[in-house]
Amino acid sequence: MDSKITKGISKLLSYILRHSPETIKLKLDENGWADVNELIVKFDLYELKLDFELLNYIVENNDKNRFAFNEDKTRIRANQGHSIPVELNLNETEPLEYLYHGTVEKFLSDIKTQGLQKMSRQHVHLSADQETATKVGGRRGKPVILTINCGAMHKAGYKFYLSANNVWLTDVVPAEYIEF
Ligand code: HQG
Repeated sequence: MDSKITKGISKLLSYILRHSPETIKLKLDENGWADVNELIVKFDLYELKLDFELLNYIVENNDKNRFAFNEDKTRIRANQGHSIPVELNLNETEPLEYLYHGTVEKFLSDIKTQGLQKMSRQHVHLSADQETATKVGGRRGKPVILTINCGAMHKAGYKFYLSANNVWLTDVVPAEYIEF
């Protein structure tokens, strides 16, 4: 498979399944699932070449495991990262004592006063290791890694969820739990 093509389609799929299914007039159900046949037909209507084999390859080989099929592969959704409201029915999971958040310098003063907020997404995203957080922060410039005291948050009653592709999610991280 041509990696340029699979990467391009994967980016477009992320955008459609997380943020804007209406771009190709696709309907997602309340759990974020799209019908695979409908997705392929809609791609075709916009002259985007996609068939099941290519979609299957993208789901199985995506570097961050961003997408999942249902059991019989008739439906597909993004595992996390949505800005549109979808109910992923994630299981609440006890977090590691410390998780990490990669960001950039220019957001720090706001984060110090407001804590970490979901911004445009459905959750605050946290990483299990500093290396991953460095990549996340690096998307926006020179990465700054914040250490989150999740053990203390959990004790205080904050809930954490682990997505199917191992991204830690929570609703908010108050500044008192962040080591800057
Ligand atoms: C920052 C990628 C000001 C926050 C990654 C971040 C991730 C604040 C930005 C996933 C703030 C939001 C998500 C506050 C947070 N004031 N700025 N109070 N609170 N911020 O993209 O975590 O490759 O929504 O630090 O790997 O960067 O797309 O979140 O810089 O898992 O699959 O506001 O996206 O995954 O940005 O990234 P985002 P994120 P994919």
